[in-house]
Amino acid sequence: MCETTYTVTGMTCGHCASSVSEEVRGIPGVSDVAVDVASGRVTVTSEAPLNVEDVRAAVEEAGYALAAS
Ligand SMILES: [Cu+2]
Repeated sequence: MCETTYTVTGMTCGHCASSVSEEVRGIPGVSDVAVDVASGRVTVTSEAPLNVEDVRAAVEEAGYALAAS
């Protein structure tokens, strides 16, 4: 299991969090997603390391942006 934390910009409420969570959960291999709206931190648990571009695409699909890290 891998756990990776990303920073997502633009989330303001629980609805934002669930949109991001739903899209990121759609990435193959992802088993859990935890979103902290206040900090913008999104912690993703997956079977194998994820391609950051897949995560970026999912976050953008939800209407938000991945902060540069
Ligand atoms: Cu919102």
